[in-house]
Amino acid sequence: MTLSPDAALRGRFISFEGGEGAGKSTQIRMLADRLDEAGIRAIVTREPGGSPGAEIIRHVVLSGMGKLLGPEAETLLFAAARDDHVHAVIEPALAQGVWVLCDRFSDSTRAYQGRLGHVAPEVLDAMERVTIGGLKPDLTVILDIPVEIGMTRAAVRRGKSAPDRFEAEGLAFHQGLRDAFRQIAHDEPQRCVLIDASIDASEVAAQIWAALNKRLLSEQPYHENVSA
Ligand code: T5A
Repeated sequence: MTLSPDAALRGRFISFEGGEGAGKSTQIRMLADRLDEAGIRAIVTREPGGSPGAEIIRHVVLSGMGKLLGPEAETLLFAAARDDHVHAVIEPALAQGVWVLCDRFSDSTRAYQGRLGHVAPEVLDAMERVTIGGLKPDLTVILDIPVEIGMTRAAVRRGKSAPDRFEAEGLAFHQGLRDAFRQIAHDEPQRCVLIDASIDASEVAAQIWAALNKRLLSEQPYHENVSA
């Protein structure tokens, strides 16, 4: 693929999606280390959150306070957090040639608030136009895991802490989420890669690295520094 000079200088934007306990944070850390070894500058960030303003909203939504406002108002809170995060962190990094590894992005809104919360697609479209405009991840890694395994992992990691707003939902909710993310991967194969996250973390990392090599690192100017 031949990129224009501006596109070649811009960082790459990679989002990680999937259900609770799928291993997104684990895989993002592993990928960040690998990119660092390859000489590629990358930042790790997350949603909701990732910027000071968005982290305040994160506290509101994950505490469950946003739920009291109803699905559309709760979705507006995620959108407000995303707007701040995109403008304060993601866009400036990409413009400086820094890669952005983001733990959840707009597909989470489509799955959680859209598919499960029944917020209408046209409402989500309107919010996306305001918050992200034309920004789309260059690659979205969707980690797919049976619900029981993901929930068990999340519970072990949480220890004695109470489940958050979404972890507290029942099995049917989480099965619906899994279906929603699988559907997104099916509908947008150019952008998304669906990876079995139930296997060993190093195996998952190897598959992510292979997908990234195939889809992003064959582009100039990054391939010269990188070996698979
Ligand atoms: N949300 C978010 C919305 O509703 N709308 C939106 O628009 C957005 C952006 C965020 C919540 O907000 C919702 C979705 C979420 O419910 P969060 O606290 O950021 O919540 O948590 P999650 O994104 O859901 O992520 P989790 O914290 O549940 O899990 P991860 O990051 O997927 O998993 P990770 O890496 O922490 O691993 C979990 C445990 O499993 C182990 C790890 O060591 C850890 O203990 N593990 C493995 N064990 C065995 N094999 C493997 N391959 C393993 N990989 C990891």
